Amino acid sequence: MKQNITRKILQSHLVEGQMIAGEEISIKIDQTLTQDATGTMSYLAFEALGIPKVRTEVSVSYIDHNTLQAGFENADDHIFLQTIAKKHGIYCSRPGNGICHQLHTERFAAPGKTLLGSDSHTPTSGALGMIAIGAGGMSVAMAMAGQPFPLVMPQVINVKLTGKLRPGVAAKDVILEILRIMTVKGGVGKVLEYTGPGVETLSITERQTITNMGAELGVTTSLFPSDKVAYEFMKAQGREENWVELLPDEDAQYDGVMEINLAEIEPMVAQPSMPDKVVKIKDLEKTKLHQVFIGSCTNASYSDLAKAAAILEGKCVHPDVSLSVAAGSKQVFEMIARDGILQKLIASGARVLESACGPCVGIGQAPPSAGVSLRTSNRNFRGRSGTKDAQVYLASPEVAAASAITGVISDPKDVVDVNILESIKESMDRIVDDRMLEAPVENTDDVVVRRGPNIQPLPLRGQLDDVISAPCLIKVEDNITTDDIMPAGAKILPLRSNVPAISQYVFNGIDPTFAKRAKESENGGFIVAGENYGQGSSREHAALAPMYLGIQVVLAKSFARIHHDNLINYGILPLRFTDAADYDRINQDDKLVIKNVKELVNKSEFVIANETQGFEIKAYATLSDRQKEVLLAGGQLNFIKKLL
Ligand code: MIC
Ligand code: SF4
Repeated sequence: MKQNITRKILQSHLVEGQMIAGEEISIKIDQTLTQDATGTMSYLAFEALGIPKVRTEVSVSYIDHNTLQAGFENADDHIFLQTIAKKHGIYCSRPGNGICHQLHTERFAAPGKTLLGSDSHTPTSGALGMIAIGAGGMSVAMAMAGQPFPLVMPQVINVKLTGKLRPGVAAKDVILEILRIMTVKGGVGKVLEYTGPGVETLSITERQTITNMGAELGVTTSLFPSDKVAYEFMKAQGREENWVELLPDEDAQYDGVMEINLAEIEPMVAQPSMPDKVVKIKDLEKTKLHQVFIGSCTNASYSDLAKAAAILEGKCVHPDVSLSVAAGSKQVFEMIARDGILQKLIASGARVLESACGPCVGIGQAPPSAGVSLRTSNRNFRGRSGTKDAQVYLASPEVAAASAITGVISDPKDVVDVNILESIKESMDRIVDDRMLEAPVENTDDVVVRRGPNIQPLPLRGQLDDVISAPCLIKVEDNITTDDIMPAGAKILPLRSNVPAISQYVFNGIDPTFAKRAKESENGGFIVAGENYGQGSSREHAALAPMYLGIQVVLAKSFARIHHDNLINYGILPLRFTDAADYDRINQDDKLVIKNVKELVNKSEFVIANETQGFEIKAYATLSDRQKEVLLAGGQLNFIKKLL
């Protein structure tokens, strides 16, 4: 069979299973990454396995999310992460060095390799032709221990690109157009593989924007071929020895095709509060703005900032607008300083932030009450910006810069002569300096792991009860995000290493009484949900904290991939309605009972009695044999300890 790139890489890393779409396979993981907000739990899990050094080719711990340090918590976490990395043979990227996905593509991503990261935007590195997958921190801990990573063999969709983007139109508009077509749940179980003559017209950082935001489609990953453009980028990073050409075979087979003519793409915008609520800017009513943010792992490359600066040059940010800008990495930050781009941004009135996640995840720059914000990041979920009633739109850096000047969401071509953007390319004159990246050391015997009071032990669940008899503690709608379940932001994110403390905020934006009610419920409880439950982030705290509060079952119409795995990792049963209409028949506080749980886990078919209303419904679970064992053992850590 003529092979596509995805199958080539999976084949060369296959440990178990058959590469038939829908079947569970497991693959060898070459590289791992974590970031600070998910990393602390991941390293606590790794530590519990008692393995002295990671068993990967490269493992990197990035510190990029919790950099605000409004109290001691984040600083404690940073010291813990630095010392535990040193102890176990892991690179540590210190705060200030930049955002994990941007950095990983710059310094470590390599064609043909596999990467597992405890962040949903890990697929960004697919821009260099690797299989890069987001997962929960527990799964990454297992990969660091040398365990193969289990996943459902995806369908591979060929996204054929033709033509060339017009000036003023960006890679962001391409992925927004795909989101418009496929929606936030359209990518579940799929890999998007970009091919066609349009590919060579896109720089690596443009490809990064596209692979990054594939996460919003729910795909397993996205990737580009490794071609001459990839070679030039890796050469500029001083890493050309890690480059290999990786192209699909001629007439390679795919499970589906989608064609996009880049020349036909127009400036787009995602409206509040979902990344798939996409429209063409020209179809949007005049929208007044209070805030613009140019940054995040999606759009903070050299060329992104250079184009924004070219639009802003000689102008001043609109009086009603606050513009903030953050470079994606120290490398990019230094380069824009060297080339005078930073000066243009400062002169226009931009508020320059450190190279970190920042406003993207509600750490600083919260919009005013009922404010309207336009951002180049990838998620506009309600409340994520830090202001509950803010309206957040997503668009390209070009649109963001043009809109910051006019004060309304604007097409760049209506604000400047967009031909000035044509000559701005991604710079290959890179400033490579790895001094903020601490390399592993040989002798780790004397390294002491330092744990401040913010580092609390990883709570675990015992084995599943054979009879679960508990109330429905909350009933939620379709597309509930992990931001809904376990909010982020400047106040809550610093508690990521302290599960008892963070668990008080579970479902805080939807029902602030939830945590208290759950904790007080004697036998724990059920969560009842609609389609695509747990979409968005990889944060395992969206499973771990509910587990800590006593949640035993999530009964939903369907689940997002990473969250489904996280629930199993922490011993929560993910059940699906056999008949989706039964969702309407359950109310909050109904008492639900499942008997013979252990036997039913093995069969994966369940009967749930609604004792309050006096009827029974059917449910099922999609579990591999390994996942059944994990659930019966009371979660992944218990399971793997037995195995090791
Ligand atoms: C996000 O963008 O939501 C995050 C914060 O990067 C998360 C990880 C986390 O919650 O720590 C993600 O995308 O996985
Ligand atoms: Fe950081 Fe935002 Fe990217 Fe998540 S999406 S890694 S919070 S910049």
